[in-house]
Amino acid sequence: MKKYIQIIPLFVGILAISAFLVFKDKPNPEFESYALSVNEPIIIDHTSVELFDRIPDEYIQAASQLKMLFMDRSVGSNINDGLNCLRYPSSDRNTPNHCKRYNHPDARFSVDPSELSWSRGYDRSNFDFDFFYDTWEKMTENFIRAMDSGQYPGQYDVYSFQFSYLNVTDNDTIADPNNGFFANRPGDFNDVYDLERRIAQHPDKVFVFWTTSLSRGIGNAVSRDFNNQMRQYAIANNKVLLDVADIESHDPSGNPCYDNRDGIYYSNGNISENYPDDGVNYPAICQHYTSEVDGGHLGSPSAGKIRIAKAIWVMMARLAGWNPDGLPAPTPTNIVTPTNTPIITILPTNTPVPTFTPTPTAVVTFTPTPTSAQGGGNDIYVSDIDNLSDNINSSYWRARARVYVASDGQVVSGANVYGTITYNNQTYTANCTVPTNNSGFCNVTIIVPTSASSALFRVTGVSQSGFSYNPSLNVDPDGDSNGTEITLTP
Ligand SMILES: [Ca+2]
Ligand SMILES: [Ca+2]
Ligand SMILES: [Ca+2]
Ligand SMILES: [Ca+2]
Repeated sequence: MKKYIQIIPLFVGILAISAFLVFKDKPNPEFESYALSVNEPIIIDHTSVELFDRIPDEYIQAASQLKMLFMDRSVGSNINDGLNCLRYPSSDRNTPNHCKRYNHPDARFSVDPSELSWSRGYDRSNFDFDFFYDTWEKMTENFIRAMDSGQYPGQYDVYSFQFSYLNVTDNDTIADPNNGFFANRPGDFNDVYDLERRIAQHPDKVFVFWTTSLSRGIGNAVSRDFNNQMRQYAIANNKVLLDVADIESHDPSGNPCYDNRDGIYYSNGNISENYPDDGVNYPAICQHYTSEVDGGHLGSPSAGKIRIAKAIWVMMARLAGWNPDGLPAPTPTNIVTPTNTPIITILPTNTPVPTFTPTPTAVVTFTPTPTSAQGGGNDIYVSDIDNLSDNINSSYWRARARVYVASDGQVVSGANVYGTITYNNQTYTANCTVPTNNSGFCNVTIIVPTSASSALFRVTGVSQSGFSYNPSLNVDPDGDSNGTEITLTP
């Protein structure tokens, strides 16, 4: 026995040396010539995530040898956690709990466990994350100055920073055609043109552009416009784009998600919101990816940070030369229609300032409904309800009612509509506010499981200062409701 014990250290030593020799040989020369020249746009969006399971081993290897840096705010830290989750050899074994929470506090937003599954480890030890945040102007200036000082790209093959959802609030100028990130302005540290002059000094490196992270509340016009500008820019200029906003604003089945000002009550178990419908569907992070009511952190549940981490691996594999099945780059969604928008070119200088057309929203003209109302001039009532419900997928449909408010046959703006939607013997609050744009209507919406074939919407009140609600005047000119109640079916 003693003899064997003496042999063990020798045996272990031999094993270690052989392992060292094996791994020392590992960097295959084939992987040393990275395909880092980008001659076409590489757009990584929600349709790219499913490619993750198809990355060939050799390209996972090659991608893992690229030195990559991304800089970001707290959501970037969540994404960094997601990359760390994928280091584990599989999603099943010893993986931290924060990596595999597929259940959501609201079961409608739980995801299939397969979204959080992987079956090998993905070594991200060459991928670095640094915190980086400020106003968008300061971030642009600081990054450019750091490039001038030689700090970036430095040792990195692939480098980037992301503007967060806090850079695209209603007050931010980042999407302004004259003063935003894509405006060619005087000054050497303030826009994409200034950044591109530095990027051009490193033709052997890849700068990755990102759309912003999104929250439940941002979702607004600024985030929508900036992210559309970014997509258009990336396509026009053969850039690599990590379209985080597109990934976050599509659920795992590919359905779009919109901001929380939708007239739909939402609770995460602790906090709830019930913002009136602002009449616009702004792309926003899906509830599937965040448990926050207004924010957009990806900490819990796990699906958002895992899907973005998977997308990063798809992107890195493509930068390492992988062309999945020779397919063309996935086409991004949510792009401003390219017609009538000038293509942005970086060089030569003195290019005209690009202008961007915001995504058109449906214009609805409201024809005041003639009524035989008897009420006085300050009586307010419902002049029409229409069913705008539609199917989402095999599990859910969207119950939506459009409610018109009038007084004495004329449109009333700014009125609050209070109501309920009932299905499967459960009643939910469904309120909305008529915008002050003379449209005269607002929409109430609620997501309904297909176990209920219909839902009943009922107006319980209408308020607007200077008016009094007179439900006996409620009317519907098409007869699909009685002015107070309507049955909704997809
Ligand atoms: Ca400039
Ligand atoms: Ca809401
Ligand atoms: Ca909205
Ligand atoms: Ca109607």
